[in-house]
Amino acid sequence: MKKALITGITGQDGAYLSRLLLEKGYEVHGIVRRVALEDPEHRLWRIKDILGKLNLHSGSLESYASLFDVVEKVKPDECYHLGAQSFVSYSFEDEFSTINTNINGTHYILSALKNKAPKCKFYFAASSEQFGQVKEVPQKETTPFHPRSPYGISKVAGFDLTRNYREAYDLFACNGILFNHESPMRGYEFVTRKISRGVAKIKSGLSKELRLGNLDAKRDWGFAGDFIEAMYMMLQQDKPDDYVIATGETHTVKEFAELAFSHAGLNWKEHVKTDETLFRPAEVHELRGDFTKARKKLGWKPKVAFEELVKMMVDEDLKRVGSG
Ligand code: F7E
Repeated sequence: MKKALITGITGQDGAYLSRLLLEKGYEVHGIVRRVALEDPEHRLWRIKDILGKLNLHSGSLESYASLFDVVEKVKPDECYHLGAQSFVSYSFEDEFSTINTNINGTHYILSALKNKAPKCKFYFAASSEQFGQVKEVPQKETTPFHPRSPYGISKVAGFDLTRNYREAYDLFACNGILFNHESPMRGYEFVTRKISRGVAKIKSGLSKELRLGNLDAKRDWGFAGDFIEAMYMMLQQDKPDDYVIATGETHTVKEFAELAFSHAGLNWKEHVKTDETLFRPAEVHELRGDFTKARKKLGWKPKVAFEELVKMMVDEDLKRVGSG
Protein backbone atom coordinates (compact mmCIF):
# COMPACT_ATOMS: atom_id res chain seq x y z
CA MET A 1 0.00 0.00 0.00
CA LYS A 2 1.42 3.38 -1.02
CA LYS A 3 1.82 6.01 1.69
CA ALA A 4 1.06 9.68 1.12
CA LEU A 5 1.92 12.52 3.47
CA ILE A 6 -0.03 15.78 3.20
CA THR A 7 0.83 19.08 4.86
CA GLY A 8 -2.19 21.37 5.04
CA ILE A 9 -4.53 18.38 5.15
CA THR A 10 -7.15 20.41 7.05
CA GLY A 11 -7.47 22.99 4.26
CA GLN A 12 -9.69 22.93 1.18
CA ASP A 13 -7.19 21.15 -1.07
CA GLY A 14 -6.07 18.75 1.65
CA ALA A 15 -9.66 17.69 2.20
CA TYR A 16 -10.26 16.95 -1.49
CA LEU A 17 -6.86 15.35 -2.01
CA SER A 18 -7.09 13.03 0.99
CA ARG A 19 -10.45 11.74 -0.29
CA LEU A 20 -8.97 11.11 -3.74
CA LEU A 21 -5.95 9.28 -2.31
CA LEU A 22 -8.12 7.14 0.01
CA GLU A 23 -10.25 6.17 -3.01
CA LYS A 24 -7.06 5.14 -4.80
CA GLY A 25 -6.12 2.87 -1.90
CA TYR A 26 -3.38 5.00 -0.30
CA GLU A 27 -2.52 5.05 3.38
CA VAL A 28 -3.00 8.77 4.01
CA HIS A 29 -1.00 10.68 6.61
CA GLY A 30 -1.41 14.33 7.47
CA ILE A 31 0.53 16.87 9.49
CA VAL A 32 -1.67 19.09 11.64
CA ARG A 33 -1.00 21.60 14.36
CA ARG A 34 -1.52 20.44 17.93
CA VAL A 35 -4.21 23.11 18.45
CA ALA A 36 -6.21 21.57 15.60
CA LEU A 37 -6.06 18.11 17.16
CA GLU A 38 -7.33 19.62 20.38
CA ASP A 39 -10.26 21.36 18.67
CA PRO A 40 -11.41 18.92 15.96
CA GLU A 41 -14.97 20.27 15.76
CA HIS A 42 -13.83 23.65 14.43
CA ARG A 43 -10.48 22.99 12.89
CA LEU A 44 -10.97 19.59 11.28
CA TRP A 45 -14.49 20.16 9.90
CA ARG A 46 -13.46 19.55 6.30
CA ILE A 47 -12.14 16.06 7.05
CA LYS A 48 -14.55 15.16 9.86
CA ASP A 49 -16.25 12.34 7.96
CA ILE A 50 -12.97 10.62 7.00
CA LEU A 51 -11.04 11.16 10.25
CA GLY A 52 -11.18 7.45 11.09
CA LYS A 53 -9.37 6.63 7.84
CA LEU A 54 -6.56 9.16 8.22
CA ASN A 55 -3.34 9.07 10.19
CA LEU A 56 -2.80 12.50 11.68
CA HIS A 57 0.50 13.59 13.20
CA SER A 58 1.04 16.75 15.15
CA GLY A 59 3.70 19.00 13.68
CA SER A 60 4.32 22.54 12.56
CA LEU A 61 5.80 24.10 9.45
CA GLU A 62 7.78 26.28 11.83
CA SER A 63 9.58 23.35 13.41
CA TYR A 64 12.16 21.37 11.46
CA ALA A 65 12.37 18.79 14.25
CA SER A 66 8.64 18.02 14.12
CA LEU A 67 8.62 17.62 10.31
CA PHE A 68 11.77 15.51 10.40
CA ASP A 69 10.18 13.18 13.00
CA VAL A 70 7.03 12.67 10.95
CA VAL A 71 8.95 12.04 7.71
CA GLU A 72 11.24 9.57 9.49
CA LYS A 73 8.28 7.74 11.02
CA VAL A 74 6.02 7.63 7.94
CA LYS A 75 8.66 7.28 5.17
CA PRO A 76 6.10 8.38 2.57
CA ASP A 77 6.09 7.42 -1.12
CA GLU A 78 4.47 10.72 -2.05
CA CYS A 79 4.40 14.03 -0.21
CA TYR A 80 1.97 16.84 -1.06
CA HIS A 81 3.12 20.07 0.52
CA LEU A 82 -0.02 22.22 0.63
CA GLY A 83 0.39 23.87 4.03
CA ALA A 84 1.07 27.62 4.06
CA GLN A 85 -0.23 30.98 5.18
CA SER A 86 -2.27 31.33 2.00
CA PHE A 87 -4.34 34.50 2.42
CA VAL A 88 -2.70 37.16 0.25
CA SER A 89 -4.26 40.15 2.09
CA TYR A 90 -2.97 38.94 5.44
CA SER A 91 0.52 38.60 3.99
CA PHE A 92 0.62 42.40 3.59
CA GLU A 93 -0.27 42.86 7.26
CA ASP A 94 2.28 40.40 8.60
CA GLU A 95 4.83 39.86 5.89
CA PHE A 96 7.45 38.44 8.24
CA SER A 97 5.38 35.54 9.46
CA THR A 98 4.09 34.68 5.96
CA ILE A 99 7.57 34.77 4.46
CA ASN A 100 9.21 32.90 7.34
CA THR A 101 6.60 30.17 7.64
CA ASN A 102 6.08 29.61 3.95
CA ILE A 103 9.72 29.60 2.88
CA ASN A 104 11.14 27.76 5.89
CA GLY A 105 8.28 25.25 5.97
CA THR A 106 8.98 24.26 2.36
CA HIS A 107 12.71 24.15 2.95
CA TYR A 108 12.33 22.03 6.12
CA ILE A 109 10.11 19.46 4.47
CA LEU A 110 12.36 19.18 1.41
CA SER A 111 15.40 18.73 3.60
CA ALA A 112 13.69 16.12 5.80
CA LEU A 113 12.70 14.16 2.67
CA LYS A 114 16.20 14.38 1.23
CA ASN A 115 17.62 12.96 4.46
CA LYS A 116 15.00 10.40 5.42
CA ALA A 117 12.93 9.52 2.33
CA PRO A 118 14.95 10.47 -0.76
CA LYS A 119 12.80 8.31 -3.06
CA CYS A 120 9.63 10.12 -2.02
CA LYS A 121 7.90 12.08 -4.79
CA PHE A 122 7.23 15.67 -3.79
CA TYR A 123 4.54 18.13 -4.84
CA PHE A 124 4.79 21.84 -4.05
CA ALA A 125 1.72 24.06 -4.12
CA ALA A 126 3.16 26.88 -6.20
CA SER A 127 0.80 29.70 -7.15
CA SER A 128 -0.30 32.04 -9.93
CA GLU A 129 0.49 34.85 -7.44
CA GLN A 130 4.10 34.31 -8.51
CA PHE A 131 3.25 35.98 -11.85
CA GLY A 132 1.94 39.10 -10.05
CA GLN A 133 2.53 42.01 -12.40
CA VAL A 134 2.12 39.76 -15.38
CA LYS A 135 4.68 39.79 -18.17
CA GLU A 136 2.34 38.14 -20.68
CA VAL A 137 -1.26 36.97 -20.92
CA PRO A 138 -1.98 34.08 -20.61
CA GLN A 139 0.77 32.92 -18.25
CA LYS A 140 2.57 29.65 -18.84
CA GLU A 141 5.46 27.73 -17.28
CA THR A 142 8.04 29.92 -19.04
CA THR A 143 6.47 33.29 -18.07
CA PRO A 144 8.86 35.26 -15.80
CA PHE A 145 7.73 35.87 -12.23
CA HIS A 146 7.08 39.31 -10.74
CA PRO A 147 5.31 38.69 -7.41
CA ARG A 148 3.29 41.57 -5.94
CA SER A 149 2.77 40.39 -2.36
CA PRO A 150 4.81 38.83 0.45
CA TYR A 151 2.75 35.69 -0.19
CA GLY A 152 3.77 35.69 -3.87
CA ILE A 153 7.41 36.22 -2.91
CA SER A 154 7.27 33.28 -0.51
CA LYS A 155 5.82 31.08 -3.26
CA VAL A 156 8.54 32.08 -5.74
CA ALA A 157 11.12 31.01 -3.15
CA GLY A 158 9.28 27.73 -2.53
CA PHE A 159 9.16 27.13 -6.29
CA ASP A 160 12.92 27.72 -6.59
CA LEU A 161 13.69 25.52 -3.58
CA THR A 162 11.63 22.71 -5.10
CA ARG A 163 13.36 23.05 -8.46
CA ASN A 164 16.76 23.20 -6.78
CA TYR A 165 16.17 20.02 -4.75
CA ARG A 166 15.22 18.35 -8.03
CA GLU A 167 18.33 19.55 -9.84
CA ALA A 168 20.86 19.34 -7.00
CA TYR A 169 19.71 16.27 -5.06
CA ASP A 170 17.75 14.36 -7.68
CA LEU A 171 14.54 14.51 -5.70
CA PHE A 172 11.37 13.76 -7.71
CA ALA A 173 10.04 17.25 -7.02
CA CYS A 174 7.23 18.97 -8.96
CA ASN A 175 5.75 22.46 -8.86
CA GLY A 176 2.05 22.82 -9.58
CA ILE A 177 1.52 26.49 -10.43
CA LEU A 178 -2.14 26.55 -9.52
CA PHE A 179 -4.42 29.43 -10.37
CA ASN A 180 -7.33 30.22 -8.02
CA HIS A 181 -9.38 27.16 -7.19
CA GLU A 182 -12.56 27.34 -5.21
CA SER A 183 -15.29 25.14 -3.76
CA PRO A 184 -17.87 25.01 -0.98
CA MET A 185 -14.93 24.07 1.27
CA ARG A 186 -13.08 27.32 0.59
CA GLY A 187 -12.24 29.46 3.65
CA TYR A 188 -14.53 32.45 4.34
CA GLU A 189 -11.75 35.01 3.90
CA PHE A 190 -11.39 34.35 0.16
CA VAL A 191 -13.62 36.42 -2.08
CA THR A 192 -15.60 33.60 -3.73
CA ARG A 193 -16.71 32.03 -0.47
CA LYS A 194 -17.23 35.45 1.12
CA ILE A 195 -19.67 36.15 -1.72
CA SER A 196 -21.46 32.77 -1.71
CA ARG A 197 -21.90 32.89 2.06
CA GLY A 198 -22.88 36.56 1.93
CA VAL A 199 -25.58 35.75 -0.63
CA ALA A 200 -26.92 32.92 1.55
CA LYS A 201 -27.05 35.15 4.63
CA ILE A 202 -28.82 37.95 2.76
CA LYS A 203 -31.28 35.52 1.20
CA SER A 204 -32.15 34.11 4.59
CA GLY A 205 -32.52 37.56 6.16
CA LEU A 206 -29.49 37.22 8.44
CA SER A 207 -27.75 40.15 6.80
CA LYS A 208 -28.48 43.01 4.37
CA GLU A 209 -25.21 43.96 2.71
CA LEU A 210 -21.90 42.55 1.61
CA ARG A 211 -18.76 44.70 1.69
CA LEU A 212 -16.19 43.91 -0.97
CA GLY A 213 -12.91 45.43 -2.16
CA ASN A 214 -11.76 45.68 -5.77
CA LEU A 215 -14.68 44.54 -7.95
CA ASP A 216 -12.64 44.90 -11.15
CA ALA A 217 -9.94 42.42 -10.13
CA LYS A 218 -9.83 39.50 -12.56
CA ARG A 219 -9.08 35.92 -11.71
CA ASP A 220 -8.91 32.56 -13.46
CA TRP A 221 -11.19 30.58 -11.13
CA GLY A 222 -11.45 26.80 -11.31
CA PHE A 223 -12.93 24.06 -9.13
CA ALA A 224 -10.61 22.72 -6.41
CA GLY A 225 -11.88 19.15 -6.94
CA ASP A 226 -10.56 19.26 -10.53
CA PHE A 227 -7.26 20.88 -9.58
CA ILE A 228 -6.23 18.32 -6.96
CA GLU A 229 -6.43 15.61 -9.65
CA ALA A 230 -3.64 17.44 -11.46
CA MET A 231 -1.46 17.32 -8.31
CA TYR A 232 -1.88 13.56 -8.17
CA MET A 233 -1.20 13.17 -11.91
CA MET A 234 2.07 15.12 -11.68
CA LEU A 235 3.47 12.58 -9.23
CA GLN A 236 2.47 9.62 -11.43
CA GLN A 237 4.70 10.72 -14.34
CA ASP A 238 8.10 9.19 -15.19
CA LYS A 239 9.88 12.51 -14.71
CA PRO A 240 9.33 15.41 -12.33
CA ASP A 241 8.33 18.72 -13.92
CA ASP A 242 6.47 22.00 -13.35
CA TYR A 243 2.94 22.64 -14.64
CA VAL A 244 0.46 25.50 -14.84
CA ILE A 245 -3.01 24.39 -13.74
CA ALA A 246 -5.79 26.80 -14.70
CA THR A 247 -9.02 27.08 -16.69
CA GLY A 248 -7.77 29.62 -19.26
CA GLU A 249 -10.77 31.90 -18.55
CA THR A 250 -10.91 35.06 -16.49
CA HIS A 251 -13.80 36.75 -14.77
CA THR A 252 -14.05 39.82 -12.57
CA VAL A 253 -15.09 39.80 -8.93
CA LYS A 254 -18.12 41.79 -10.11
CA GLU A 255 -19.15 39.00 -12.51
CA PHE A 256 -18.82 36.43 -9.74
CA ALA A 257 -21.01 38.54 -7.46
CA GLU A 258 -23.58 39.27 -10.17
CA LEU A 259 -24.00 35.59 -10.97
CA ALA A 260 -24.04 34.48 -7.33
CA PHE A 261 -26.72 37.00 -6.34
CA SER A 262 -28.89 36.37 -9.39
CA HIS A 263 -28.72 32.61 -8.82
CA ALA A 264 -30.40 33.26 -5.46
CA GLY A 265 -32.94 35.60 -7.07
CA LEU A 266 -31.25 38.77 -5.76
CA ASN A 267 -29.87 41.91 -7.41
CA TRP A 268 -26.21 42.38 -6.43
CA LYS A 269 -26.42 46.16 -6.85
CA GLU A 270 -28.85 46.38 -3.95
CA HIS A 271 -26.53 44.61 -1.53
CA VAL A 272 -22.86 44.96 -2.50
CA LYS A 273 -21.00 47.95 -1.07
CA THR A 274 -17.45 48.80 -2.06
CA ASP A 275 -15.11 49.21 0.87
CA GLU A 276 -11.80 50.97 0.14
CA THR A 277 -10.18 49.39 3.19
CA LEU A 278 -10.43 45.98 1.48
CA PHE A 279 -8.30 47.04 -1.49
CA ARG A 280 -4.77 45.63 -1.49
CA PRO A 281 -1.62 47.79 -1.45
CA ALA A 282 -0.56 46.09 -4.70
CA GLU A 283 -2.97 44.16 -6.89
CA VAL A 284 -2.53 41.68 -9.72
CA HIS A 285 -4.98 42.42 -12.49
CA GLU A 286 -5.02 39.92 -15.35
CA LEU A 287 -4.22 36.45 -14.16
CA ARG A 288 -5.09 33.87 -16.80
CA GLY A 289 -3.35 30.54 -17.11
CA ASP A 290 -2.40 28.51 -20.17
CA PHE A 291 -2.68 24.85 -19.19
CA THR A 292 -1.56 23.42 -22.58
CA LYS A 293 1.43 21.60 -21.06
CA ALA A 294 -0.74 19.90 -18.40
CA ARG A 295 -3.27 18.94 -21.06
CA LYS A 296 -0.65 17.46 -23.36
CA LYS A 297 1.62 15.78 -20.82
CA LEU A 298 -0.77 14.86 -18.00
CA GLY A 299 -3.98 14.56 -20.00
CA TRP A 300 -5.55 16.99 -17.51
CA LYS A 301 -8.29 19.51 -18.17
CA PRO A 302 -10.79 21.33 -15.96
CA LYS A 303 -14.31 19.86 -15.86
CA VAL A 304 -16.37 22.35 -13.87
CA ALA A 305 -17.10 25.63 -15.69
CA PHE A 306 -17.25 29.06 -14.01
CA GLU A 307 -21.04 29.34 -13.89
CA GLU A 308 -21.40 25.85 -12.49
CA LEU A 309 -18.80 26.61 -9.82
CA VAL A 310 -20.59 29.79 -8.68
CA LYS A 311 -23.94 27.99 -8.50
CA MET A 312 -22.43 25.02 -6.65
CA MET A 313 -20.97 27.34 -4.00
CA VAL A 314 -24.16 29.39 -3.59
CA ASP A 315 -26.38 26.29 -3.41
CA GLU A 316 -24.19 24.73 -0.76
CA ASP A 317 -24.16 27.90 1.37
CA LEU A 318 -27.92 28.29 1.01
CA LYS A 319 -28.28 24.76 2.36
CA ARG A 320 -25.92 25.51 5.22
CA VAL A 321 -27.82 28.57 6.36
CA GLY A 322 -31.05 26.70 5.89
CA SER A 323 -32.66 28.61 3.04
CA GLY A 324 -31.81 26.35 0.12
O1 F7E B 1 -8.88 37.42 -3.84
C1 F7E B 1 -10.39 40.70 -4.79
C2 F7E B 1 -8.97 40.71 -4.32
O2 F7E B 1 -8.47 36.53 -1.55
C3 F7E B 1 -9.24 37.40 -5.20
C4 F7E B 1 -5.32 32.12 -2.69
O3 F7E B 1 -5.77 30.80 -2.72
O4 F7E B 1 -5.48 32.29 -5.05
C5 F7E B 1 -5.91 32.90 -3.85
O5 F7E B 1 -5.43 34.24 -3.76
C6 F7E B 1 -9.43 38.80 -5.73
C7 F7E B 1 -8.33 39.80 -5.33
O6 F7E B 1 -7.72 35.21 -3.58
C8 F7E B 1 -12.48 41.21 -1.87
O7 F7E B 1 -8.44 42.03 -4.31
C9 F7E B 1 -12.31 42.04 -3.87
O8 F7E B 1 -7.98 40.55 -6.48
O9 F7E B 1 -10.09 35.32 -3.06
P1 F7E B 1 -8.84 36.11 -2.92
P2 F7E B 1 -6.26 35.53 -4.17
O10 F7E B 1 -5.65 36.68 -3.50
O11 F7E B 1 -6.38 35.59 -5.65
C10 F7E B 1 -4.06 32.22 -5.26
C11 F7E B 1 -3.81 31.46 -6.53
C12 F7E B 1 -3.33 31.70 -4.10
O12 F7E B 1 -2.30 31.05 -4.24
C13 F7E B 1 -3.80 32.16 -2.76
O13 F7E B 1 -3.30 31.33 -1.71
O14 F7E B 1 -10.62 39.34 -5.17
N1 F7E B 1 -11.37 41.08 -3.75
N2 F7E B 1 -13.01 42.15 -2.72
C14 F7E B 1 -11.45 40.54 -2.52
N3 F7E B 1 -10.74 39.55 -1.94
C15 F7E B 1 -11.06 39.20 -0.67
N4 F7E B 1 -10.39 38.20 -0.09
N5 F7E B 1 -12.06 39.84 0.01
C16 F7E B 1 -12.80 40.87 -0.54
O15 F7E B 1 -13.70 41.41 0.09
